[in-house]
Amino acid sequence: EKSKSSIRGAFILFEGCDRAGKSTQAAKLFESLDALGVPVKLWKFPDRTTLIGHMIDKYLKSGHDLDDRAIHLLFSANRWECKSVMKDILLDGTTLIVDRYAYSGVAYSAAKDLELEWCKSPDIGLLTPDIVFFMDMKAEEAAKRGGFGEELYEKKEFQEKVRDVFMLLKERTWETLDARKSVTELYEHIGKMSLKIIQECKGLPLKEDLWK
Ligand code: ADP
Ligand code: 2DT
Ligand code: MG
Repeated sequence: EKSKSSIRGAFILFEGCDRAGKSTQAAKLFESLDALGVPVKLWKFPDRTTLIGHMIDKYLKSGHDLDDRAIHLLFSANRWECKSVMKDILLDGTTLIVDRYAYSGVAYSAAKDLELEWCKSPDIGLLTPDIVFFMDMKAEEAAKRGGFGEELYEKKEFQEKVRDVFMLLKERTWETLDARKSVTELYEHIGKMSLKIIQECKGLPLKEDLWK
């Protein structure tokens, strides 16, 4: 019988406000790990491809009148519905690069003045990232990157509040990066740190204790 390898992949997360460069760096990391022959997958939240994801997409595009708590729970449910697949991928030895996660969930909802602890509670017990690259910059500077688009949260004042909440959520696993740096300079650091984390995680058990 084929015995499953105990080597697991790393859960690498990118967080930050809109236009901080998360998707750019996540894609770059995916391409270079893939080119190195490292088993890797790219994931993003919200995952708009699921049924719950369709509802979230509609909300973000239309400013759809939905209760703040109700939409918060949908974002969380969107992570829960993906948990077992993400777990299988990681246990299979594949590294998972994730673009936004529960920290965004809390930051955007708490910025609407919902209580921080209430915002965290539905995500308690999700998979815990091994490293969080927090791409940090002021909303004012982020807005200069072509200006914000049409989606619900893309307003400067709101983004500043979101950034303040992110600051409260920093943990030991967070690497705060100055998102104003060039794509190449940022990537140099991210690439190196990621390879180190992938090595370190290999023998460790998967963590399913987010905010426990
Ligand atoms: P996010 O996913 O955080 O919203 P993106 O990666 O989509 O951000 O980047 C937002 C915009 O800024 C894009 O037009 C992208 O090309 C540009 N960009 C990304 N990283 C940098 C950077 N380090 N310096 C300057 N512009 C950047
Ligand atoms: P993108 O622009 O990255 O597709 O994000 N958001 C995201 C929340 O409010 N709660 C969440 O749990 C997550 C994952 C951030 C779309 C918007 O959705 C917000 C921006
Ligand atoms: Mg993005």
